[in-house]
Amino acid sequence: MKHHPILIIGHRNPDIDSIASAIAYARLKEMEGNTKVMAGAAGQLNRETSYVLEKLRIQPPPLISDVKARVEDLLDNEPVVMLHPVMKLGEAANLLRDRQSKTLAITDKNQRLLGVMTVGDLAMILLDGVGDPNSPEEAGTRVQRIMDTPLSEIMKPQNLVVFDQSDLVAEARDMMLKTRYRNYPVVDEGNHFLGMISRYHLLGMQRKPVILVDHNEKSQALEGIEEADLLEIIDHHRVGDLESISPIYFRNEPVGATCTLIAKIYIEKGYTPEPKIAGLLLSGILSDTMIFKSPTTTGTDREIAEWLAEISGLEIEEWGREIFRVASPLDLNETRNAINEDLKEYKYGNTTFAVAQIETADMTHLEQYFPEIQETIEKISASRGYDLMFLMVTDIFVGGTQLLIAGEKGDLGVRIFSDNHRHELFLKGVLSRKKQIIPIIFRGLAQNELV
Ligand SMILES: [Mn+2]
Repeated sequence: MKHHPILIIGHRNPDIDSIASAIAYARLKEMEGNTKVMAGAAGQLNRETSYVLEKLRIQPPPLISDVKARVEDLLDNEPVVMLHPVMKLGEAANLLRDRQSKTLAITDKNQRLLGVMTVGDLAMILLDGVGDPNSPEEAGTRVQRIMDTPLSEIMKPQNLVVFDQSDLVAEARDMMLKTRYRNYPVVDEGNHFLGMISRYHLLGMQRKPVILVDHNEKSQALEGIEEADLLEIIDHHRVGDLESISPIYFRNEPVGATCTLIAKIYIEKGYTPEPKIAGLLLSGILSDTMIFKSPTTTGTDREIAEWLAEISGLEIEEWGREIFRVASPLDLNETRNAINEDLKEYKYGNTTFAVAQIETADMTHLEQYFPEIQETIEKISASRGYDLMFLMVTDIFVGGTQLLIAGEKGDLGVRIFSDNHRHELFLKGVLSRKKQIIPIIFRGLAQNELV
């Protein structure tokens, strides 16, 4: 049986907070003496995350696409028995008896699967041979001759149901129900024999152990999470819809970043993160709290950040600006990609609207593209059937958001935020979509229905 390490992983479309939390928490587990842990990434790293890891000289975590149960998770620890095709049937029969096996694999000298021999096959061969009334031989001689036959002459490689170790358990289960053999050989990519599985093995299936950080909703988790063994959740988002089989350690606090919680756990357990891990945790906090300017920021985030800055030797404001500079889209193309990457849809009554947000460290630089960006969101809005679309271009250094509004009900959108007619307006002090934009749109749409 393949023993999987505990996978610590954040949400899909990972940001710095997700990746940093996973790496730092895995490191803490190692410091505590748990060697079978690994951090993973539930998606391609974005530019600022790669930048932070490179700067701090931290290896990026491997990309993990899913935690679905696979056939390799069914294999047990029994030693694998392989027969060579030159082996005589008699020897194979002894092995079947000694091992109390019902099925044995026949392989070449490189352990590649050639066929199988079952107790049933052996019985049929004996019955056929011994019971032949036309044979002139004595029964004993006949049995001896049969037992001297090499396996290569009797093995049946056809109609063999073989599983690849990476096949999904769900599919293998269906196949087993359809074919109902006693045992099924499992091979790797190179057709090397790895062991036998049976329906009985489905009961002892090994679920992959997983710890989730920075999310607790199924739609944000990597695929197959319902087939995994959920061990812990550490998060700072609203409580979502994931279920666990047994009681687990579930820590959720309304702070600005999951990295704040991971750092708190270090402190509670009496550990100090290494300087580069402290720098990584600090990066997650600065990114998620927009260098403490987001209204989601708490006093705990600031305190913990100070502590991490001291250990890492990084200067908070300077390092934060560097991260946001890297995160800023530089040209029109990058801006368009960023809009599509961070687009959230909502519905109120019969109005469907979307709000996208991009962050920039240099609003004046992006301003030159505003006409093209306006065109882009008009197109997105039309092609996706939105009545209304908002784009927040947020500059945390200026401390405000330029709002671009598109869609058939664009004028209504403008009226919600201002009394002039421009589809482009600046909102000072507005940084958070969740707290400062969405509620106002909903309120505006509700009022519009009343008049
Ligand atoms: Mn987060």
